[in-house]
Amino acid sequence: MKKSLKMIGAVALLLAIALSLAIGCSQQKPATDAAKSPESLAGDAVQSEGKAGGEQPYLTIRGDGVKRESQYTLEDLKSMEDSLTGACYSTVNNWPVKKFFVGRGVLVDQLLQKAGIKEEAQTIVFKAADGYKIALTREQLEGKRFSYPALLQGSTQGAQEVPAILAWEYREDTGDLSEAVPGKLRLLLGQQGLHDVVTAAYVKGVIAVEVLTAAPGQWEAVQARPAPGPVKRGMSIELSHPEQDQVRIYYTTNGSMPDVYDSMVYNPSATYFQPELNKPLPVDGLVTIKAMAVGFGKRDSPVATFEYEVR
Ligand SMILES: Nc1nc2c(c(=O)[nH]1)N[C@H]1C(S)=C(S)[C@@H](COP(=O)(O)O)O[C@H]1N2
Ligand SMILES: [Mo]
Repeated sequence: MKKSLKMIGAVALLLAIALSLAIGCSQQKPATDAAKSPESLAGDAVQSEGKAGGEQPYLTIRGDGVKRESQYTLEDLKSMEDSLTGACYSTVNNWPVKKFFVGRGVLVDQLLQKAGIKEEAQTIVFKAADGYKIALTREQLEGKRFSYPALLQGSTQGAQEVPAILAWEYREDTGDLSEAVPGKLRLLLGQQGLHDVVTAAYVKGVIAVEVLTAAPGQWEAVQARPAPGPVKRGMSIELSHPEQDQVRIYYTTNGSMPDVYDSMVYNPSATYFQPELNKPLPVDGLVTIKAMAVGFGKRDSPVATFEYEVR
């Protein structure tokens, strides 16, 4: 009798440990089960959810980049069982504040496939009820994106590839998927590198996804001051961009090509938040700066090269 009680206790303990391991940010598991969290917890909970006998269209996929316009109710989305997932996302905003989001929802890729996305489709725009929208090039949406569980430590250790989803349950400041609460559809996607500022793309209250064949533009080149050439000792180089708050400037000083995974970021903060973080680069001797601008909705800028020599 006493022995079997001990056994039950041990099994319960093991179960508790297994559960707690399964919900951390670094221990993602696909979740096709819709957790039933109390709706009252959500800040912006869905108002019209669960009406008997059908709901209003909730999400529309449209545009000249899809073969057919598709409309979904929330129930339609939730019933796409093979296309549902849950994940933990690391993200950085324009301040820059680093944090984690968990979310559960439908794979954007599956919605686009079901709408018959065309080969020529190049831009995907996520539109919210409040007029907010964000455009992503097809490469930005379909390229590999990651969740970095060691984001706060500035490390890529434990990085996991995560999909773009439209989530109907989510929560920020946690890595625990079981804490997600119902809310209006929200776009969640991973980062391309630790510096990738993706929180602005976490569109809240998505009502339409527009798929367009129009070519996305390309960001303009990064600029440098003073002009390349001989500079006085003690001078430092200021990089800038005509649309600086829409882009991150990635740069190298060793002659290698900048890229979003390994390069430094010149402007970690938007100019209207903490401009003092966007520091001019000291030059010491001979230096070659290579810089490019990266931002949502347009292709990466050409790489600009600036060579300086201290006189
Ligand atoms: N619909 C909508 N979504 C939005 C925004 C917005 O103004 N409207 N702001 C974006 C920006 S810039 C940020 S940093 C985050 C803020 O999310 P939070 O309010 O959950 O912190 O939402 C993003 N999604
Ligand atoms: Mo933001």
